[in-house]
Amino acid sequence: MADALVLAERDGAVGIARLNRPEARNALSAELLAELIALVEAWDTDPDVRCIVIAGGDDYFAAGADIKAMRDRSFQEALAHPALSFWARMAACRTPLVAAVSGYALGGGCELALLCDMIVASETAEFGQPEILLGIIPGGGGTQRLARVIGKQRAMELVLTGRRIGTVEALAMGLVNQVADRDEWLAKALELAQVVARRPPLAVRLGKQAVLAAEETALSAGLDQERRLYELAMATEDRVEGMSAFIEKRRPEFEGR
Ligand code: DAK
Repeated sequence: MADALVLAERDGAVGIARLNRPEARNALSAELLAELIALVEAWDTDPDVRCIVIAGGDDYFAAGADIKAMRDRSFQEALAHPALSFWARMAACRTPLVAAVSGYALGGGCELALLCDMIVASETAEFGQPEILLGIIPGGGGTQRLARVIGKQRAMELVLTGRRIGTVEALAMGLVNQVADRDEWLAKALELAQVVARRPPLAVRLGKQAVLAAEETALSAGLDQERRLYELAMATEDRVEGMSAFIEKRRPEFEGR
C-alpha cells in the first residue's frame, strides 16, 4: 500500500494531521487534500477530539498546489476539479484548527495556514503567495483571508509581487500568533492546542463561530450573532460547572454538555 499522504497522530484530545509528501515539498495534490479533509471531518465529529493541529515537516509546511498536476489541467477540468470543495469543507470544521508551520508555506500552503484559526510558526517559516509568478492568482481564499488578516495594502503587495516573508515580518503583520525556536515549533503548537482542548468544548466551538462571524458580517449583525451564541453558551451544563468551580475554588470538570 502507498504511504499515507497525511499522517494521523493523537496527543490526548488533540488530533495532529501531518502532511507527508516530502519528495514534492508537501505540494497539495488532490489525493493529499482528500486524505486531509477526510481526517479533519472524522475528527470534527469525534467528541474526544477538541483541537486539531495541521503540521508539515521541519523544512516545508506545504509548497502550494501541485504545479505539475495543474499545468496540463484544462479550463473545464479546473472548473469541475474535485479538490475545489476542499476549502469550503475545511472552513466548515467546527473544531479549532492550529497550523504548525516550519519552513515554506507558499501558495495553497499559505492559504491552508490562513484557513486555520491560529498559526504557530518556527523561526524558519516563510510565507508567501507566489501564484502571480506562475500566471495565476491565489484560489484557496488567499486574497480574501490575507487582506482581512494583514490589511489590504500589505496583502496587495504580497499577491502582486509574490514576495515571501519570514516570521519577523509575519509576526509584525499579525499573520502568526507565536514564533517558536526551530526545534520547538510543533511542541509549541501542541501546547497551544492542549490549552484549547482543556476548555469547555461547546463554548470553544461557539467562540470560534463568533470570532469567525467578525470576518463575514458588519458590526451590528456580528454583535447579534455573538448574543445568540452567548445565549447558547449560557444554556450549557458546562457553564454551570465552570461558574460553580470558580465559586467553590476547585478545578472544573467539563463534560461537553
Ligand atoms: N508542486 C509540485 N511539485 C513541487 C512543488 C509544487 N508546488 N513545489 C516543489 N515541488 C517539487 C519540485 O518540482 C521538485 O521535484 P523534482 O524536481 O525532484 O521532481 C521537488 O518538489 C523539490 O523541489 P525544489 O527542488 O524546488 O526544492 P527546494 O527546496 O529547492 O525549493 C520551494 C522549495 C518550495 C521554495 C520550491 O520548490 C518552490 O518554489 N515551489 C513552488 C512554490 C509555488 O509556486 N507555490 C504556489 C503553487 S500554486 C485553488 C486553490 C489553491 C490554489 C489554486 C486554486 N482553488 C480552490 C481554485 C493554489 C495554487 C498554488 O498554490
